[in-house]
Order: sequence, then structure tokens, then C-alpha cells
Amino acid sequence: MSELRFLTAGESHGKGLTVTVEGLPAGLPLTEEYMESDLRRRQGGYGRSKRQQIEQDHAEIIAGVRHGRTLGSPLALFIRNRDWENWGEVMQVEPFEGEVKRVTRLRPGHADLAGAMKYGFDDVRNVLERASARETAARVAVGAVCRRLLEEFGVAVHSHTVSIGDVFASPTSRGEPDWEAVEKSPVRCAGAKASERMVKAIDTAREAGDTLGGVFEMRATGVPIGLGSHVMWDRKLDGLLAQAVMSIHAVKGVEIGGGFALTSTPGSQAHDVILPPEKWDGRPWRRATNRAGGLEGGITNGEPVVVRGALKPISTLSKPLPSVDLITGEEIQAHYERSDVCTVPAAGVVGEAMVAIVLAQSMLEKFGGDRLEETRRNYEAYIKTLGPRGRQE
Ligand code: EPS
Repeated sequence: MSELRFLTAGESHGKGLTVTVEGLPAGLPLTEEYMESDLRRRQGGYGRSKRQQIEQDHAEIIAGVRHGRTLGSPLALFIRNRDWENWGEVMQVEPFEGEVKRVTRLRPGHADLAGAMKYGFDDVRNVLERASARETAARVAVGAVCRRLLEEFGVAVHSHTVSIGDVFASPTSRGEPDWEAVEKSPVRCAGAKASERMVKAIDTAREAGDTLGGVFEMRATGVPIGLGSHVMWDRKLDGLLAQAVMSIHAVKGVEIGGGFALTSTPGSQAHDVILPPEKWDGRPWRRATNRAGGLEGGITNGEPVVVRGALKPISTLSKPLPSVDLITGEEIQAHYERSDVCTVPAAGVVGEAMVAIVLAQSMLEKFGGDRLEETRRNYEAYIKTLGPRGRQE
């Protein structure tokens, strides 16, 4: 179990989201302003619903920071839901005497049915409020804090859209995508032509009352060799990353590096040749390729960590699917209020947060430290031990 952990709370249309982050070292420079850009990026992307015009997510620091630096005490954040004001009685905390309209028309694909059965509810709102991907705003705030920590060690985490519906970005070979182009694209895809086609696909889906899924990819650079471990199943970093990315709402698949495609290549073309020291570029133990996605035996190998998430299409459809009423058992059409048409661009930002959280956890597990200088000292001492064993002082 890692030293760094966090808990979120909050309903989609409640007062707001809260997060408590425990286990950060003291002395890490951190401001509310630093978290703004990731929160803004999560709200964007072509295909989002009108909800994002209501919200302007801002994470207020309630505890754990003094004079711009972490204290080593729990960090507490609060993100207000602006929309809450429009949901006063429906989401009121105090007992409510009047009649509130219940949600009983089950949406196939959402947590509605299973959640109502599990918790014994006769109003699906009690499930959908927490099952909503609104919760990812809190995760992105934690992800930004972890990104701040990783930056201190030269680790950067980016993401881009690989596909939306049946439109694919042209495959990037070994190099990193052009991250500036990604951030400028309305669908967070580096290729201008593919971006255009993705936007069109979203428009077509919207007109048809439909939704679209896709694939998003996270790439973490500057990750040192040796995070995670081969010695026990629950310490394998690829497994931890897969769980973290799979936990993002609507994700149905996760791949590391070459992933499923590696199954159809012979072994001679599935692995990454180790280069001799003359060919290293300042970082030890470089490879000719990175099909392993930076992970071998559940341990980082020094190459960029590459994780992809597969997002199913959002289950709330403006042209709803046939369904059944939770109370009467009657055949009806599923519930619809409003919904995103596509959230793949936003999912990439959430994916970055989850990858940053897992990497920060494993960095702290390996290097420890109650204050940042201690973590840094341990990190630097370890880096000196890398390199061919016979050539060390
Ligand atoms: C979200 C807010 C929600 C949804 C979305 C994520 O807003 P509302 O329910 O008020 O329209 O747009 O949630 C879902 C995709 C879902 O299936 O619940 C957000 O802030 O990201």
C-alpha cells in the first residue's frame, strides 16, 4: 500500500466535490492557481454538454498548505458545483416534505439499475448523482497535485486522443506527439485532418441523438527505472495503472504499450532491444523501441510509460434506448435530461491525472521522505546507482 492516498466525496448536483489527500511530503510548492489549467482542460473538448458552460471548476485549498508549500498534513480541496443552485430542493441535504420527481426510467449502460438494486433505492437519482463522471473533477485536482510533485523529478504526463468513433489519428511512431498541437485541437488530437474528421463524427452523432466513444493515450516521460515491482501481484505497476485507468467512468479497456496488437506479432518483433551505453541520451539503459510501454515485469524500465484507455460511448442518449421503469416494470424509454455527445478528449485529461497519481504513489513508495528535500536526496542517490554494474565507482 502506497504512502500517498486520497478520498473524494460529492454528488454531481450537490454542493460540490471534496478531496482529502494524505501522504504528500512537506515543502512541495503548491497553489490553487497551479490546479486551474488541468481543471479547465478537463471541462473542454468538442462534444461536451451545456453543464460545462455552467461550471467553472476551481479547487479551493482548505487545509494542508501554508505560504505556498505543503505542510505534510492532509491536503483538503473543495470544488464548488455552480449548478447546485438550480437543484436546491432536489438535492437538499435536510429532510424534504414536498414531492420530488423521482428518476425511475433506467438507462442501459449506466449504474442506474445495478445501483438501485444494490442499495435498495426507488429513485435512481440516489445512484446517478455519484456515478456521474462529475467526480473526475476531484480526481483531476489530485492529479494536478501529483503532477506538481512529479515535475520536481523531471516526470511529465501528457495525453492525446487516438480515436473517436471510427475515426483514428494517424499512428505516431516512436516520437512523442506534438503536445502543443494536441492542446490546440478541439478533440485533443495532434493531426489536423483527423481532428476535423473527429469533430464531424461528433456532429453527426449529435444530430442522430447518439453518442461516441474512443481511445485516449497517456504518455509519461522522465520516469526512472525501478518503480513498481516484479515480486508480488499487487505491486506490479502495470496492474496498478490498469486499475487506475479502468476506474475512470465508461472505460471498458486498458492497454499498456503495444497491448493487444502484440498478440499478433512474433516475439522477435514484440520486444525492445537494449542499446549499449554509447547510444544512451543522458538517461541510462535506453531501448531501440518502446513496445513494452515502459514496463517490464511490472517495473518501469526507463522508457516512457504508455497507457491507453478505451471509452465506451456515453450511455445517456438524447434518442433514448428502450428500457423498463424501475417501479412499474412497464416498457418505456430511458431517462434523458442532457448529456455529453463525446467525452474522449476530457477522458485523456482524467487519464493523465490517474497516471500521475499512480506514478507519484510509486515514487513516494520507492524514495519516501517526509519532506521534499529528503525525497530528492533519496532519488538522486538511487539514480547514481544505475548504469552497468561493472562500470560503477
Ligand atoms: C460531468 C457532469 C455531468 C455530465 C457528465 C460529467 O453533468 P450533468 O449530469 O449535470 O449534465 O455532463 O456525466 C456523465 C457523463 C454521466 O454519464 O453521468 C462533468 O463535470 O464531467
